[in-house]
Amino acid sequence: MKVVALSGGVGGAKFADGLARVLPAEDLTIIVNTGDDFEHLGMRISPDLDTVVYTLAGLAHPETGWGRADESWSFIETLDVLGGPTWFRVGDRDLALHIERTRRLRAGEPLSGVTRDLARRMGVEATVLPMSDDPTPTFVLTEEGPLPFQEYFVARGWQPKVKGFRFEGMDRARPAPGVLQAIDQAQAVLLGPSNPWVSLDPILAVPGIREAMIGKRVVAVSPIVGGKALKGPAAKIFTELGVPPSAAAVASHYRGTLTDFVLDAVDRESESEIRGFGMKVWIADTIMRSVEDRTRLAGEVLSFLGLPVAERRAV
Ligand code: FO1
Repeated sequence: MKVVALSGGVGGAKFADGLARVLPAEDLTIIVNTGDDFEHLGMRISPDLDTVVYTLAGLAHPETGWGRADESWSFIETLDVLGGPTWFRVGDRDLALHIERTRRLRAGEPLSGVTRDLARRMGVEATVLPMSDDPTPTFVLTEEGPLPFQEYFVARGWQPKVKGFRFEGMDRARPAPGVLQAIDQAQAVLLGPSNPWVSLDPILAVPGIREAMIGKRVVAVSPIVGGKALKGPAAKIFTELGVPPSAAAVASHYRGTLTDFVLDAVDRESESEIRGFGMKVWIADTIMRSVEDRTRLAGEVLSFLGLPVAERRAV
């Protein structure tokens, strides 16, 4: 009973971790957004891949969700003294991952191969795949002009007003090896509570991925609860694009792709509107404050789909 999860950002990684705790490792493949990837300080950085791997490895920073828990900052403090750019905070242990990934990519290995090996070395058993081995950097089209994603998200704290997005090179990008096969063999494709615009749309835009999902059970967990995003700019972007942020707006955004939608209980009144989009609607407590919450939500979503839930691993 194979399951594929699409993930980007912290919310998607938490949901993927919940799935990894209620499914046998060989039954779970996580396809991760690489639109956030960029070259910085001479390193190839893949933040959403790292957030998934750190989260499933139990190494992620509990407050930020990105970077590592057991971190020190000698590198970035020294870089600051030397006058280098410190706006993107790279911890000392995190640095080793970026350096090693960059070394292997420069030696000609594909991102998917490097990711598979590094994830395994960090104790992650589920399959973690980038959506593509080809670069498709996300540019956020703002009233100041196009901004590379990390400049918008981190350097500018997602304040510039958004008018649209561009996924550079997407028309030439190919799904990473294993991506289409995993979707093809899956009983269900689960979209975690990630930002629709910058975390999930890039994955769905890779030529071949949306097509592979046709005829499949495709479920999304709403990243907007009570009109607000739990983390990051999703609700603000909806507003700037002229759409009042709501779970129904998210469901409408994915119309034609989803067969099911998971609403948080506070948005229960949107149930009939979303059913009108041609989706089955499920109600759950979708806010994941703890590892137990992740495990519970993942188990509930699998149960909604009539899929077996394995023994809950000791959390
Ligand atoms: N996000 C921030 O808001 N500030 C940072 O300094 C920062 C550093 C960072 C370092 C490594 C890494 O893997 C992620 C990091 N992130 C940081 C998160 C990153 O911007 C991600 O793209 C977001 O989590 C959105 O997916």
